[in-house]
Amino acid sequence: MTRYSNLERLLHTSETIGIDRASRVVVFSDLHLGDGGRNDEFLHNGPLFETVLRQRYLADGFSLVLNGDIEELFKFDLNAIAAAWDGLYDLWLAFGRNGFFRKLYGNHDHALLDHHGYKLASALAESLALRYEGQTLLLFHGHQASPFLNEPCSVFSRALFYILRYLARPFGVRNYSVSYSSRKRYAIERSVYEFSSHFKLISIIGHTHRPLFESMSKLDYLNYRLEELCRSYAPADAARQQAIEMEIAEVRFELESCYRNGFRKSLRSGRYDTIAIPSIFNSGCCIGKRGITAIEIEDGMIRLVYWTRDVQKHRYSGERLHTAEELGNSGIYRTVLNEDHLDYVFSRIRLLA
Ligand SMILES: [Mn+2]
Repeated sequence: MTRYSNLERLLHTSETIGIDRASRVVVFSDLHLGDGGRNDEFLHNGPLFETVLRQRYLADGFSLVLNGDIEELFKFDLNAIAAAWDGLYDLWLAFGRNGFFRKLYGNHDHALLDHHGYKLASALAESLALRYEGQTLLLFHGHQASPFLNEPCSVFSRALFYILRYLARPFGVRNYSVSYSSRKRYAIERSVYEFSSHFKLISIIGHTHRPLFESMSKLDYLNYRLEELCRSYAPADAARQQAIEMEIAEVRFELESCYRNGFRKSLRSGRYDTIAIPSIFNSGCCIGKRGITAIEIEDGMIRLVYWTRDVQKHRYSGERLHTAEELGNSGIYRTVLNEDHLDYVFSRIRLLA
């Protein structure tokens, strides 16, 4: 038994799919689908999600990975969920034609394994390994790294299941995983980070609902960018220096608005080490108030993207570093929050880990 035994198990048991520079893959997690009623947390993003999936990813030849907590089985019955979102199930299955569709389970939809005749059973797995030029991207929900929820059938998680299913719903308790304490979130991220760095691979998780890119949260990214800009200032020419000054002002505005808006999830540092080895990525979630986040792999690049209708509000609330692009005439905008070449990410992992 090593300290990563549960995650190592995933590494050794995952199905492996080879991808290359021409491959396109999109990863979403944490939809928490309900019964379509007013306690369904996915409801307000449903039309946005469907449009993005159909018009961008299905139309542009992407394969699809849904990385856990897709159905909210702690609060709703699977039959009610399947009835409310059947159209979405069919849309997901259509991605098989583009390449592959896999649906990994998380802690909130682990019980899918007990349902016979589940429509998406053929796509269901615990984890998936993508092989890219001899390197591994390991996709799993992330609860496997929790010290408490390793055993899905433990007395603890059964008790939690009944408490949430029968008590939380009538009292209208919001999704408890969102209110996950930042200490627990950090513990999970850190153990996935250590595991991935040890095996020199990229892990893509969900579960904590906190987007991470190259092991960095938004706050870390902004601080890192600020450092980079300051470093490049002295040797730059006058025109470039002016541009750097402007960008520094934008980054500072963004940092300040992070704090001002009480963007709590971003505030905890994602640095788990003296240097940030870019080995953990998190696709965030699809139940955000203003939009959804996803991880895209395309043209040998990995990207963290954000989709929203709220582009005006978005622009004035601090996302000024990035430009939003409209998806056709849909009124839906895509913003690339961060991107890098996979080759570069993997060489940094090999050199630093
Ligand atoms: Mn989860």
